[in-house]
Amino acid sequence: MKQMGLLVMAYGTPYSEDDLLPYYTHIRHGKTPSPELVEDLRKRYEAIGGISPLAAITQKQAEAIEKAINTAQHEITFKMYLGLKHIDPFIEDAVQQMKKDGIREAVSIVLAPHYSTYSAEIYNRRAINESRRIGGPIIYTIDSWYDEPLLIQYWAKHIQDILKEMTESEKKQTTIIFSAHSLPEKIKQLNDPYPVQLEETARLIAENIDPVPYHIGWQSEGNTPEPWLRPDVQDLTRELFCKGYRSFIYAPVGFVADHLEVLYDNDIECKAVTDELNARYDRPPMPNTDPQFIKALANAVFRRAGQSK
Ligand code: FEC
Repeated sequence: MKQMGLLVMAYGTPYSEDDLLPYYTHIRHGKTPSPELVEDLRKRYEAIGGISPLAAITQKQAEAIEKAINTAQHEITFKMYLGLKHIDPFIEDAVQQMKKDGIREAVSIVLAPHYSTYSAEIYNRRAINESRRIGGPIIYTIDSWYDEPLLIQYWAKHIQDILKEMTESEKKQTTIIFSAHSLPEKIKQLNDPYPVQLEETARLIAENIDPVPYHIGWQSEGNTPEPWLRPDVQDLTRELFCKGYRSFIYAPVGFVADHLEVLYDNDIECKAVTDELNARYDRPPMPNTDPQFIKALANAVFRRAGQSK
């Protein structure tokens, strides 16, 4: 049977408080953050329990994709390698390990559904550059998987579960806020497909649930002076409240796991706004290792492996 590498790439998170400074410095392209910024980040991690659950979830997701794809078909055996963007094992480490293990071809996937010059493009470029540098495996990258049918079904099911519990009059005052990580606004001039892909994910999910108005918002904006994609989900909540909505379903579909950007930015910050407005707050569970969601990723990988022939 043919053997291929499966390079699973993800953001990464500090494993302990000691990792906070190097991790944050890496995110800021080597620029050391001020003690105030570090303290602010430390407090946010503290508010979600001290450290992010993301490291363990990413590892489990990667193992689950490997298992799902090796169980579903018998043409190719995939060997999984985890490569992270901002902490070890870095993407480059994973590519080097594949080469050491004699892997000649690999499919890579990023654990973020939408393509952008700030996300998928960077992950993919780093993997390809390293592989070229060391004469390593050929890597078949996947740009995006925001419309994968089982991903859409995952979110539709969990949003519908929330809607099912509501009375008809409650539903009339409900809106869904689909969101992804904000990015500097200049991506619009670069014709970056990120905003359009998020709209498409939202549209596909909305087609599969009870009709409820929905809106697109951006969250977790970075700490830099440049303009970021707006509206921010908290501002949007206030705006929509003024228009008569009293119940908000937050669907952070740009992410796939429980981590700081969801557990803090949605469950603490957005919840503080809905509490203040005396409105209802709901947030469907994140995909994490849900078997249907994992199958969506395995399908995307297997399709890409087929195109490599
Ligand atoms: O540890 C955890 O639980 C959370 C990990 C985490 C994920 C994540 C996802 C994305 N980010 C994206 C873009 C940016 C840009 C900046 C930026 C800054 C941060 C900071 C932390 C952080 N991000 Fe992140 N992001 C996560 C964590 N991110 C911590 C620094 C403090 C802060 O601003 O909150 C701004 C960088 C700069 O200063 O120049 C841009 C995008 C995603 C979703 C796609 C992906 O997962 O790759 C895009 C998870």
